[in-house]
Amino acid sequence: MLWDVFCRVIDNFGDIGVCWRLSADLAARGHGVRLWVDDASPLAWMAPQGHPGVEVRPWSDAERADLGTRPGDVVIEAFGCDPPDAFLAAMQRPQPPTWVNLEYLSAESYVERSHGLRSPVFSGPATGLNKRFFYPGFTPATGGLLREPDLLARQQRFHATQRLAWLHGVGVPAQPDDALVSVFCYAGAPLAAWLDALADEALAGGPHHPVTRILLTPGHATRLARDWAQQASSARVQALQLHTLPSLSQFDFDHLLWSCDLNIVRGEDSAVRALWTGRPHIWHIYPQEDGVHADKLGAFMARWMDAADWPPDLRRGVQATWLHFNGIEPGDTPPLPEWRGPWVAWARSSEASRTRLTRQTDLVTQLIEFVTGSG
Ligand code: TRH
Repeated sequence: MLWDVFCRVIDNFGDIGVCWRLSADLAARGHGVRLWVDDASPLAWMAPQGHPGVEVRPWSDAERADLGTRPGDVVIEAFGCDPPDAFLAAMQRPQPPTWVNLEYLSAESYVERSHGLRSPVFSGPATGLNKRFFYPGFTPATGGLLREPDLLARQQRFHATQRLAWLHGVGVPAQPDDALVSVFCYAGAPLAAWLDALADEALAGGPHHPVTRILLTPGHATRLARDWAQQASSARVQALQLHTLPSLSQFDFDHLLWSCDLNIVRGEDSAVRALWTGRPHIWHIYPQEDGVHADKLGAFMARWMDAADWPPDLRRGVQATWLHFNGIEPGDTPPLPEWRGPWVAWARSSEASRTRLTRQTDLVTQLIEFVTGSG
């Protein structure tokens, strides 16, 4: 099938990140994809090699009244981005393409109620057409999560043979026993307080404590950590090894997450990638002015930290960490549950939650079933 995916970059990298990942996954399964985007510049570092079967097209080409392009079999409108009128008009044909609005990810209960709903259009160039809402999510009544079929196998192979070489390649001279934390966060993260706490942990551990390396993504994480290094005591600064990373491709961003014991991630797409590592992580959720992100975070914590797999103390400890990191429960930095190594309780519970989620059919499989009516 031929898919037209529409993406407007509103803010940050999540819109294009999700749309690229979706497009590449569809193409890897043999579909043709045209990704219409109003700002393709992040793809230069996010997907420098492109992907066979994905054609990136400027949004403005789909706006032209003399549209020479016939819409394909499926039109995906990402996050209600309103495809151009000229394109909508061209969708008017005896058998119009299937039109899907791909929504933002949430673990809240409205998602199950809204997934699959139909919305007939009563005005404008799309009059008479129907669009259907597709909600990603964490339960069988939702559209699932993006997960390429070979993802977990690739992670295993990477761990067995490539991890240290990959780290050295990005300028991190890690040794097998080092403790690694990656950071990808927003401007408001209380990173300085957390770096203080990690440094104090390392200092308290004495000379035999494993080297703690903090791997900083470009932007807010790097800036906040540099500010911290300028004002923290020299003992604390020397207790941590800070490494600034370049912008990585999405492929290498997974390598980063797979390499670390603890990942601090943000937004929507990187948060899902952190789930698939089966490792401890902290989610810095996209802050919204009306504060609704607190409900979204609460719903996700309840779903991810299932009581069956998370001992009560660990659950309390990790939730306190997440709430503090998100500024929802300010105050002193709560004690960080043990995070180093794959055998600690936080890692084991994360792995159990991942296993539970992998039983759910992935988003692209569900989307194909959704549009072909075979689900
Ligand atoms: O950039 P974000 O903060 O995007 C956000 C969220 O999607 C949020 O839900 C949305 O409402 C808001 O934008 C408008 O975080 P996110 O979603 O994790 O997207 C980051 C993308 O960048 C993701 O695909 C991973 C990718 N990435 C790389 O490929 N390489 C890198 O080096 C880094 C740091 C990120």
